[in-house]
Amino acid sequence: VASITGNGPTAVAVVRVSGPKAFEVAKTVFSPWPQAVKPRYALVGSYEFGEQGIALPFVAGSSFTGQETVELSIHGGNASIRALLDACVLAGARAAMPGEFSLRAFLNGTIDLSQAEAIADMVEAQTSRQLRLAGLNLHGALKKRVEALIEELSAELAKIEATIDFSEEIGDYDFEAAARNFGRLAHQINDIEEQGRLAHRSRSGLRFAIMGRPNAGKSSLLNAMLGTDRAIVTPVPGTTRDTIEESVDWEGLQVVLIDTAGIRESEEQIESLGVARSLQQAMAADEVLYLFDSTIGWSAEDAAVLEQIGRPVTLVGNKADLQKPDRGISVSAKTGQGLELLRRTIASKYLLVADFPPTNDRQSSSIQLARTSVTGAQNAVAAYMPIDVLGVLVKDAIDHLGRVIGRTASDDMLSEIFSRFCIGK
Ligand SMILES: Nc1nc2c(ncn2[C@@H]2O[C@H](COP(=O)(O)OP(=O)(O)OP(=O)(O)O)[C@@H](O)[C@H]2O)c(=O)[nH]1
Ligand SMILES: [Mg+2]
Repeated sequence: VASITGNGPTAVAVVRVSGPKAFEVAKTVFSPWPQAVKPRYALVGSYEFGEQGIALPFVAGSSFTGQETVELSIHGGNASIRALLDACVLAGARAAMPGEFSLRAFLNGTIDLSQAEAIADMVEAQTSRQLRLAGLNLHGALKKRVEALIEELSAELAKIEATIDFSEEIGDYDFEAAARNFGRLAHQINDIEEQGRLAHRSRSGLRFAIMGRPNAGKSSLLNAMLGTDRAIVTPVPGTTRDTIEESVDWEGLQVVLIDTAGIRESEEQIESLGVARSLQQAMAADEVLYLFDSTIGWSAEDAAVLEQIGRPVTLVGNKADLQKPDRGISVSAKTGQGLELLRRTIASKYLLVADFPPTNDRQSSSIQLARTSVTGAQNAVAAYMPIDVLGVLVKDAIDHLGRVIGRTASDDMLSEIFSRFCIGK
């Protein structure tokens, strides 16, 4: 038993009782309780401690948890909710653990693991984009893609096993067709992981670090993108010392822009701390906008900094009002020219995946492992490796994909996932 509408006070609260004896518990705390329960028909009555409410019974197999369930509504004051929970416990129920209703729904097959995780995302969603992306997986978008892959891999596995068992009767395994198939599947798995990761990022908010050498115009660019004089701009190289973060909303994408200290070797302590911090920020960012001064041109120093960054980088040639850059996106932080194009270029790949099922870190890493196994299978086929080796790799891939939707999930993994849920979920 738990309140599924959180803590009070609210106008009305709903308390869910789920389990094989749910009706029995409800009958003790709520009256009148009918001789024969009509599932999904609301009952009006009162609680033994004196308040009125509505009871909504569900029979096993047609409730969220898959178990016999009663949802009891009551006035949403904390004392009322507490009184009802206590009454249910006295009548034989137990307080639900965090995420326990969702765990039971998963164990009874009402939802798969990706849907369960989407429920948690849905509750946490702050923006309409976050809600929509969580909704995709709640309706099984990721589940369907993963199931389709598992099905194809299982078909391959069946062929492999048939070859191992009765190779004489059904002829030799078609290595070439298999190689093509594994190649295609590896590609598909990769797409799901890559686009899913972008969609996930676009949901959680993106961090874009503006980097470059001193005086390239980084702070000017930040100000121009924000439309305010947020950061100090001067003609003196080394103006920005600490990093500056500001949040903007680009067509529903939550973007944090980070202005950093210009990268150069510096004798000065404050500046060199700033440089170290800039590099740190760059490593933690989703993307780096690397700015260079077009009037100076691209330099060996720029190339050296770029090499250290190791993040997706968009090259930007600034001060285009004075000199057209020979590479990158041409902008002028001073006149605003090119800024719209820059904004669209860096946001578009995230906006493009707006309808792709997002994959969280847990799902992504299982999908990546599946991809590695399938690529391994492709290579094994190409090298005419023994067919039982191939079978092991394909089984591994199926296992990893199964983890995404919870078909092959250990108890530890389940308790870790569901314990992050709130009570009543
Ligand atoms: N003409 C022109 N000048 C610019 C442009 N962008 C920046 N500047 C000038 O370039 C100088 C340096 O600009 P900042 O924005 O402070 O450069 P920064 O990259 O933040 O420099 P540090 O913080 O020292 O690393 C200032 O004098 C700006 O006015 C531009 O697009 N065109
Ligand atoms: Mg600056």
